[in-house]
Amino acid sequence: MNMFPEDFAWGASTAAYQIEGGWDADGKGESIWDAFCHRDDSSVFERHTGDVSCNSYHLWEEDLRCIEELGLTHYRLSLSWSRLLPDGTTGHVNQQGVRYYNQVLDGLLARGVTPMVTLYHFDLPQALQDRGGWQSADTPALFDAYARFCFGAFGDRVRLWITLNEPYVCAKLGHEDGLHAPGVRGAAYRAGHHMLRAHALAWHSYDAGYRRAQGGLVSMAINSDWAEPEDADSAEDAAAAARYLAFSLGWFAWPLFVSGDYPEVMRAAVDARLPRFSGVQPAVLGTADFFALNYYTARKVRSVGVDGGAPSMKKDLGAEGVVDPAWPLCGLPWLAVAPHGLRQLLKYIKATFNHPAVYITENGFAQTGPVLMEDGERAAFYRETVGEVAKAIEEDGVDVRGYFAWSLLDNFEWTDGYGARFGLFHVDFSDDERARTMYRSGREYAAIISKHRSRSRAHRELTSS
Ligand code: GBH
Repeated sequence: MNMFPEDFAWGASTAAYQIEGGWDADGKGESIWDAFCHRDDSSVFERHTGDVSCNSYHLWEEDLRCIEELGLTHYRLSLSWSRLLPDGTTGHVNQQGVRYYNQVLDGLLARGVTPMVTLYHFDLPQALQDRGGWQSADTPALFDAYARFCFGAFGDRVRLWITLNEPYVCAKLGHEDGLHAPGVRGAAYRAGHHMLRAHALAWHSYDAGYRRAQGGLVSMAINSDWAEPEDADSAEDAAAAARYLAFSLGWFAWPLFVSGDYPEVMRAAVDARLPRFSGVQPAVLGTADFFALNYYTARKVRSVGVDGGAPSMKKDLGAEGVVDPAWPLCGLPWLAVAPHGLRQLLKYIKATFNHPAVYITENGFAQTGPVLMEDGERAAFYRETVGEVAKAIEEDGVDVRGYFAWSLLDNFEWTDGYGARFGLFHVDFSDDERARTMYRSGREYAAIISKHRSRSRAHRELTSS
């Protein structure tokens, strides 16, 4: 009967580069996304940039009002590394950046909202990119120093930390396809390896130096589509779907949760380009205090062979995923509505990773084209998806601790610029005030939260009397 635990986290997520603007305000350093969007040959939709975006750097109090209006218990935001440490190192701290995040965190706590803080959401300081970025074996230690700085500065008020958001996307789109900053090709496995090492260092730093005093939890947000065989009776398609999961979720979850190494199927398929963990200290295995999952969509998967040509991830994977024509689209070719896939993926996570506590740290659906304030389809999407999460908890026994909608606000959607709107609030980007207005989907999500919170309160009162 749809019973969520009373302390279930009902949240929404954002990321610094996507909402803050103030790209060079008050001593902020340049990030790789600033540089990527400012290129003369920028590949971003209509050459949009995050220079101003939602202007949350100046309008953060508006964001707090939106959070309150939704009745969120939790809010997930990311810190801009180059706003805090303009050249990426702790050699120079930008106090204005520290002040900014202090205001936001204090504002959340004053309103009874629990922050979840991501240290890195795709926006490496350009100064570190100039030193090799994620392709360099020196970057993990620099990330660790940044993480320790953040634990020290903000950890008295933050209990839920995400080190890196979606290393898959940063590695695959940023270092294989060249579609995301820094626009590198052919270096995904190497970049991913250094991100895993960066994460592990930061987790161990927290464990050794901060956990006792601060009592928080640290994880990495891992994204994956759900993958099911295109032909349910085909053993080849079943193997292809398993490979698809191994190359997305497994790439980062296996080292953290299973073996301290990449999945066997990756090892079997990829040549020497897949780095080794042997001798790597500290250990990567066991460095996640909960499972943080970003889920958006699903794929029907079939086996494909790629003959000849240069080595590529596509060739290594030997599989291809397509969208079921029955799943509604929203104008973004990759994003089909498949809420059932979330339940399936949660079951898979429970079975594969030894029943971890799970936070769904992102999930959402977009609109493209003319703005629709009465976005009934998106409202239905949230209703159905939360229903699937309820089934995962009640019928499958998955230990789901929270659900975060992507996103609080319409924002800069990476290569799609402002052409795709994921917000629970509409943002008017043509107006200096960047007015925020709740969509019907926002009203729906607020109603879902209020219904479930009063149900679980009533349930507790009944069972404790
Ligand atoms: C999340 O990634 C991000 O964390 C967030 O910042 C973003 O705003 C949100 O999704 C919505 O997109 O263009 O065909 O190569 C979600 C996982 C994986 C979805 C890569 C888009 C690109 C497919 N993303 N995918 S394609």
